[in-house]
Amino acid sequence: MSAVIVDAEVVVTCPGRNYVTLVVTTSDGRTGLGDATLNGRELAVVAMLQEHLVPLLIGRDPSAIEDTWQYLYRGAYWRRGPVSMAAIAAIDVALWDLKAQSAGMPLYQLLGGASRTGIRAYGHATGRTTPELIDSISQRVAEGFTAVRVQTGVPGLRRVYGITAADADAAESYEPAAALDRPDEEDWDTAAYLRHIPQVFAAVRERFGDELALLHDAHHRLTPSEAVRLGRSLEPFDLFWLEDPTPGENQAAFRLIRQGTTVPIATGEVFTTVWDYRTLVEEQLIDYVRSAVTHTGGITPMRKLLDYAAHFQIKSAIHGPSDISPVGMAAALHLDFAIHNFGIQEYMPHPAEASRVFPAGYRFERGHFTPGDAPGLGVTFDRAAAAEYPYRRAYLPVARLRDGTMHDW
Ligand code: GCO
Ligand code: MG
Repeated sequence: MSAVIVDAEVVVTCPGRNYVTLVVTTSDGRTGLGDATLNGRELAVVAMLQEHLVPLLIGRDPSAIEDTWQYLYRGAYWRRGPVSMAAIAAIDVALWDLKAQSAGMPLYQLLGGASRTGIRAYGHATGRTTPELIDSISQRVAEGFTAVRVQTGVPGLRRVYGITAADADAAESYEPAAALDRPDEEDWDTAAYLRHIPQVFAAVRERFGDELALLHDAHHRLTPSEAVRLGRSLEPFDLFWLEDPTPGENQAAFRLIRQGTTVPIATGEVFTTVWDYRTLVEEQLIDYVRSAVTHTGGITPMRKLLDYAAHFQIKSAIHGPSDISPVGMAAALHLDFAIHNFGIQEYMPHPAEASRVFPAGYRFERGHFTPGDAPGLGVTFDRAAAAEYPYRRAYLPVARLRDGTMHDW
């Protein structure tokens, strides 16, 4: 008789930040890993898995990945949403990990094999001031990155998305999900931001020359006309992309942005299914798909989404912040390595403690990753180390305008 799933355990650990990991065990003693981390809402996914989905897995054939995915997605009347899709993603990735381990192959081989020799990644640079920012970019360049996301403080604003507070130790330590009783409060003033940012990009281009790819994340804060103004003001500095210019809910806003500026557009880190992309893909309103494997239902639907986008000349840019665990990161890298329309991969290093908990076989060298050749995902989970870091409730910040009005974060 072929193996069946005998256990699926959900483990929450906080090695520097919270991660939710699914460990699926089969009757022949194999284990597969999945990442179910939803930043700031971790325990909702734990409950979805433990209470609703794990009981359905026991006794199932671990090799039937497509059927299991359809059973959990199509079989639930309440489809979509980040909690459901993160839970399904963890199961899907764990089953792919198991399948590739039994094949004795790294996962990318099952996805069609290598389409490139390395996976280009971009790192994050931040600075409250332009000199601090230039130092931060220099560090990324010294680490080998050929592409850098550039986020800057704005004069007159105390705390801005992506930038460490003035009282923090190091400009590199911006950590959005903080273990506080309430979300931290950041400031926002779109007019001040729009006035300031072109000068910053001018200084950065001047200092680093034409070759370095520069990216910028507007983090859903603008109206379409503000986004057009920003895009046009940054056109002379040849951005690799402008990310999340407007809130993700309204796909039609991207029509207005596309008509107004040639800056390449990336979006989708808060999307959870192909349906969130339909208008954007079919009308070619974006250039990069930002979904995380961890939040979009796993490898199975991500592969389909990226193949669909490929027909419209849209490339991948899989979400890779530090709130995706090394398990989710490995899943992204195997997919990046195999698909044809790879664009770039985000890379924000994990806390050092997380590398103890999740020893990973992928390698970063000269700005590029390779997923490694260990069978499966190539990541292991050190349960004893995980137990040393108990869960801590954490919240992403919120943003308020100068008069106290809540704004999009
Ligand atoms: C990015 C992001 C993240 C998110 C974070 C929220 O482009 O990497 O916007 O840093 O803010 O993942 O959980
Ligand atoms: Mg982003």
